[in-house]
Amino acid sequence: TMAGIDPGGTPPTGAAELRALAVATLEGNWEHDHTVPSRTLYPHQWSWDSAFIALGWAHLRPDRAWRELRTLFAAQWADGRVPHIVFNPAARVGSYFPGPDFWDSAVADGAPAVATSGLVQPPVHALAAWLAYRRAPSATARSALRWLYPRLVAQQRYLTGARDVGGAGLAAIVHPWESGLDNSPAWDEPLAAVPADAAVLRAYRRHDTTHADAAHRPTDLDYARYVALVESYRAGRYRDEGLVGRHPFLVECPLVNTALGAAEHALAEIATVVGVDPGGHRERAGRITAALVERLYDPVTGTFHPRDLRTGRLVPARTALGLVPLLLPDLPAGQVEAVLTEARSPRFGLAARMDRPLPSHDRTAPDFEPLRYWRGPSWLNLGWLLWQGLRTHGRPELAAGLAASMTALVATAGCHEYFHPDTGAGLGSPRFGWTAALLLDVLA
Ligand code: 2M8
Repeated sequence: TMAGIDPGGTPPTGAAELRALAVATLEGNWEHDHTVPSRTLYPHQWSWDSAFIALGWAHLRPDRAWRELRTLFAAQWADGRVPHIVFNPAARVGSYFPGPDFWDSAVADGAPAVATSGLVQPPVHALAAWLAYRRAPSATARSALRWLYPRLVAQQRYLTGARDVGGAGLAAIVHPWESGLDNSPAWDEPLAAVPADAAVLRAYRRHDTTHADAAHRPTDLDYARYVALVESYRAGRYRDEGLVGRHPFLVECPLVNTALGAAEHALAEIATVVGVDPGGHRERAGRITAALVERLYDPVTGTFHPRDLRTGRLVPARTALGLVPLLLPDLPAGQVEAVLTEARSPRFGLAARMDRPLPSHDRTAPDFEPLRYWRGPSWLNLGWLLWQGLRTHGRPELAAGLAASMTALVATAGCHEYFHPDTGAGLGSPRFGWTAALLLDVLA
């Protein structure tokens, strides 16, 4: 490890020591041409993890930032989708469930030679690439942007094309894994419509619960439905035509669609660097923001919710997903104020001096669970997205308060995957990539 810091040892407190811990964590998770989210739970490359991690590398080793993104986008499908997992053929067979055999990406037309999943994750890559470039502009970075640009455009085209199931210009997700917030209470209602057959799961064996406390992970019932949804999508060879008639989970997620809009803003900046007219990106960004406000904002609750395309209704749960649209620079003033009010309410407790970490779910809700994964614990990527939004909309005191809270989490517990939303105790994997990467960005 670097600087004699043990990423699993007693957490440090000073900024220099914190930085060294983050560096040691990223170094420890680096795997030749990509970074694993964690050595214990996630031995392959994950899509949105890699975007956050690339931003972290931009602070240390920009060459690795671009390598990380190139490895991910080398596995892009012909239709433009960027798979949510790129399997490492060198990883131990059976070290992660569901593995490459289960996904069987070769059944799809246009899948790459390397084994991948067939799902996507929030498209935060254009934003990460733009911020990484701004952090460390160079001739190498410019040529990396030139290579990435058409691939990022294809990713957008896939999401706003094949995935526009609702017909309003937003992307639909076909699985909770695509939101990145696997077992968020946001998905309980739409998931209830997915047949859960316990026998489905008995045919497989979960691995996550051998590495992490089962009480801190999704339930077996959740997993039975996750598996059933992949089987449904895979049975159609991961094609998107006619999903409404045959697929039981179709939802417009505020985070995925915020990332989609933020990506167009970032692409406008990238276009300027690579010498392309940015106008089309700005226009598309405006359309996505308008559709997001029109379809996912509820004036009664004053926050954003997922829209279940099977029922046409908004999901009532008030999760941290509702705060993420603040990331959009062109979010109208009314929604900016509403999101700030929601974030500062006792549900989320954002403040210039925070007394507790930002939770992933409304901490006043009856289904708030402080230990269970995306149902309450604090996550640095959600904090980072909100932090960006606060800076974008000129709220430096709140941004500083959130940054201090995020930093304190790592200073107290280390680079954990997630944290107890009251005590700040570390949960999940102890050496987690995006926690380290985003901490570096917040400290910079
Ligand atoms: C978690 O998701 C994977 C499935 O994709 C899992 O639980 O096995 C989520 O936290 C997701 O957001 C994250 O990208 C992934 C790897 O860190 O783990």
